[in-house]
Amino acid sequence: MKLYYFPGACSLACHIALEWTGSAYQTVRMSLASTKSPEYLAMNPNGVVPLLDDDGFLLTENAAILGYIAELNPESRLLGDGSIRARAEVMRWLAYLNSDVHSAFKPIFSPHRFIDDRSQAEALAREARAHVIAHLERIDRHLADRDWLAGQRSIADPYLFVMLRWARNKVGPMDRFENLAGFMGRMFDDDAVLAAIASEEGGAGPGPRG
Ligand SMILES: N[C@@H](CCC(=O)N[C@@H](CS)C(=O)NCC(=O)O)C(=O)O
Repeated sequence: MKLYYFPGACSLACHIALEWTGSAYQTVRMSLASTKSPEYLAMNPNGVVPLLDDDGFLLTENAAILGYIAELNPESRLLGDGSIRARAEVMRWLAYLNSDVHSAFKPIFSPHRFIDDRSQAEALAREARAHVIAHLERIDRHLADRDWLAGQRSIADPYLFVMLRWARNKVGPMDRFENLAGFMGRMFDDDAVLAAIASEEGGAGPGPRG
């Protein structure tokens, strides 16, 4: 199995899931530029990471890749405890993170894709940061009485982790989000998480980018 990623990107969530499941995998380091190369576009016409190549089966989209890794490793219970409702709970959070929270960061990382007028970029980013903060407030409240988004650790958690790193770098101090800080602490205490980060970023790293 081969995971295409670039440092700081959302592909880190899939990387952590590969570590959590003890999967045999390799990584292929990309850059923003190389995701637009003809060779890469032939594999992923969207020109983004992550991309998973499992023996020629090319899979794109975080939600699909995370689900695939979890399904290949049912003993990891990253899609719940086997019950339909537990799985639905994981999917609820994965869908929310992917479609709402991830999207809220896009104007911060790539304002030029939303407006031509560069003088408006900061106003747009300000608005986007407010949207991100509203999502974080909601998630922080949700984590007040649980350690993991879906109750038990799941594929939704590394995705949240990636976006909290973005928030820390691009939105501002996160001190007031006590439960999110606790969640980050649990993730940073995890050797598998640290291994995935170290393999992508080495020491200080390039800083998150979505
Ligand atoms: N819908 C895609 C979005 C993936 C995505 O936005 N990837 C970013 C990194 S987090 C990327 O590769 N950006 C490069 C670009 O937009 O040119 C998914 O969930 O996998």
